[in-house]
Amino acid sequence: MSSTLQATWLRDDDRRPPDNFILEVVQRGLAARPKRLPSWLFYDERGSELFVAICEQPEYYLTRCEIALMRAHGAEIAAALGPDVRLVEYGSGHAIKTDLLLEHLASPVAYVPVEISPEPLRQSVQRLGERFPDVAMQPLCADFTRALRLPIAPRATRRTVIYFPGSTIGNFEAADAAVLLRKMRAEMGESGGILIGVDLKKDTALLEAAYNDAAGVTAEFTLNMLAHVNRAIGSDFDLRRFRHRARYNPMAGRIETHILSSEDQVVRVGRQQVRFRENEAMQVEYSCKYSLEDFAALAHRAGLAVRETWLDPERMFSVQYLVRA
Ligand code: AVJ
Repeated sequence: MSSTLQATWLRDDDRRPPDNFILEVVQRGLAARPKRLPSWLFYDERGSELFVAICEQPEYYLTRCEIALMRAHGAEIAAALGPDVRLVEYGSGHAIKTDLLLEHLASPVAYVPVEISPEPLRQSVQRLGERFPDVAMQPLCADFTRALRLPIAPRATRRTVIYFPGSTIGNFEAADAAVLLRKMRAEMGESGGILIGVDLKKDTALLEAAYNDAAGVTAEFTLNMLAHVNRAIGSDFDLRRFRHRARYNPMAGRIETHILSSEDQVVRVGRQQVRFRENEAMQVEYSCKYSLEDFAALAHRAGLAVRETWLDPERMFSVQYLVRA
């Protein structure tokens, strides 16, 4: 990845990024102009829980639409992937959609969830292992943007399919998204595929509502990044002095989430004192939205072709099956 803010620890037995690594990432991000922090910092245990709560908000259509789509087309999707698949899920979190795929797959060989946050990883493997006792569970606690050492499959595999639901690809700017897709292309091998959830461009009001739910769960999720950083490195961000802002940038085709400083203030981060001006905006997340044509062009840049596309009835969200071009 070209981003300087990516995680760089990668040993499979690491349970989490070392705190001194987080300190470095945070200090580097706060030294940038404008300030920015990488969105993977959202996902400590609390952040993962809050993300599950976001998915239950009425405004956050992404999860609802993707689940509806998987329910309607799960059998067809599984048929497209074929039998004896090794399923590798990037950023699996609580793996709430994985059941809808595994229940239709013909004799899947193994499930390899790749997740940065150890607790959701443990829970999902426990749950799926009970529900699908014939599928080998091979969890990897790692950052999926790094080169992965996939565990040896327990038996012959027809193809490796990388499952990347939830429009997490939207968190990467186009250039980084192409690099990530290329990495996936290499990892899946010659006969492999990528099953990817991609959120689609739509009316601005609907998009902005999804990232500004009335119950304030997204705002809490955003600010939890500061709480996570405080816990990890002992900084003293005061969450009451910051607020969440998410806006659609129609030119760039993305939701841009910022943490705004409500006042002029100084925050201690390690040995540094970092000043925030009143209303200064720190960038924490992009959620890129695509048209079907946009995404096909991105796939093409990564040496991939869209083999099949499935949409929910309202055409809000897509699940696409990519293979080598
Ligand atoms: C998990 C990255 C797809 O961008 O929609 C939800 C994360 N951020 N609400 C998204 C998120 C704010 C989500 N992704």
